[in-house]
Amino acid sequence: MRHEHRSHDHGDQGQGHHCANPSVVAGYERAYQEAQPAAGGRVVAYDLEARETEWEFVPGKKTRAWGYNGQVPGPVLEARVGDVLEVRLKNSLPEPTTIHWHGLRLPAPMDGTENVQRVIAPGETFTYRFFLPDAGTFWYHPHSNETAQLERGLYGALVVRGNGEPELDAERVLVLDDVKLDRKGQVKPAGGMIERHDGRQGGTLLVNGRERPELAMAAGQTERWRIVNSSSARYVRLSIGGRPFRLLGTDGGLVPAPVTMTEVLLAPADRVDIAVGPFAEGETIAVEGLRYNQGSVAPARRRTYATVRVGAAAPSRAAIPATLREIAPLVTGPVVPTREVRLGFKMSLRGVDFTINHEQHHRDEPVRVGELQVWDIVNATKMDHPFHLHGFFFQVLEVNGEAPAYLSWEDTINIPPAGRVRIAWMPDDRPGEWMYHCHILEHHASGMMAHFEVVR
Ligand SMILES: [Cu+2]
Repeated sequence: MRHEHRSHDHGDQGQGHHCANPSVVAGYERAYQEAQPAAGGRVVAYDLEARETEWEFVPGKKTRAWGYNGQVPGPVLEARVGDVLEVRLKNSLPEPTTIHWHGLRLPAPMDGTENVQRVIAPGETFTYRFFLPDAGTFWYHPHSNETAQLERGLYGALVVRGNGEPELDAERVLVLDDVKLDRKGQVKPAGGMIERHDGRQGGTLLVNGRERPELAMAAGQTERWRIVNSSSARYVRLSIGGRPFRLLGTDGGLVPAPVTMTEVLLAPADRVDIAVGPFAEGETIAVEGLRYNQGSVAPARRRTYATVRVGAAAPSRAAIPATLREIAPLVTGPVVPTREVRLGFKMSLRGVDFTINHEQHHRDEPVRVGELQVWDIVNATKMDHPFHLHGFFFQVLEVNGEAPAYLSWEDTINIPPAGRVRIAWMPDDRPGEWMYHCHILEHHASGMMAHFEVVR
């Protein structure tokens, strides 16, 4: 599926934009042309086809799923910092789609939302092309009819490697999800007041599209696990059999120094990179989601995602340095927030509608390139919401008044019930239409999202 770069071949792009706003087309054409690899970089090209596929989430049970290139999750896309990623997406679904490149700092016309491009109709092909400035574990998924399209299996991981990253013995990408299947193994249609309120939580937990896989690991080795929570609404309080592991990275790549922990919370859309091991031969270790209280939502029970079986010992060359990366703080002294973003809800005929600043699908004030943003995200509800900002990383300054234990770059952060999280971010020179929203997909769909413009 990976192919050599063909110069000046946009696929059906011209036709794909036939009816679109001329400024949208011009913005796309400019972004396409301007995406050039850095010295020594390459154009890494992939073909993806979104289509129906028969998939065994549960061994022996065939499900009519939707996947990229017939698999769930879609293929892991891999490139290096300084490369250009070019993805030609063919839509063979019976409905329109797009791809959002979650966490990537790309030009607005490549962000994949319905604000910056016309949706890709069934049968059409659209080519995304953008420069990769940052190393990290990212993911891709539709930004059209998300509650259905992601649930059926349209999502995948994107790994961008940088120079000077820690050398471990092996690397795995683990995409965690849940799916709601009926007795015949088919994906249940969306519905119900509880799902609208809580978000959709499926009873079948998945790792890379399979229920409860076994992972084989060599004794004595330490692996890098890149973990993505692609669930619609499920929080994962991740534990590796209660053993200590080291956090290496979060949404926006490496943290300044490894952090030893025994559990880490992944809100929907969150990612972590962790160093796991070494273990002893013969050990069996459960990769679990621990019990998690979500305020007014029923707590998540303790569940097993996968089992690690530790085999014969193998030599280790794993070396994790004490310093992983320099991150300069965006804010050093006291600051006054420039904006308050209020996550709330209101009662409606459908039960409950989720809002930003009292409005569904809020239009927020523009943001100027180069002006530091300090936002207070206030949760006016009694449940968690994962706040996601498109296209830009932020630093967390405070969670309920407390500074976080380590500095990091994030694109998704949990806002606890009745909590207040202060973030800082710097809009660099990528003007256009952007958005932020709750990444519980049902909340986003119901209106807990906002559009805003970045202007020069
Ligand atoms: Cu929410």
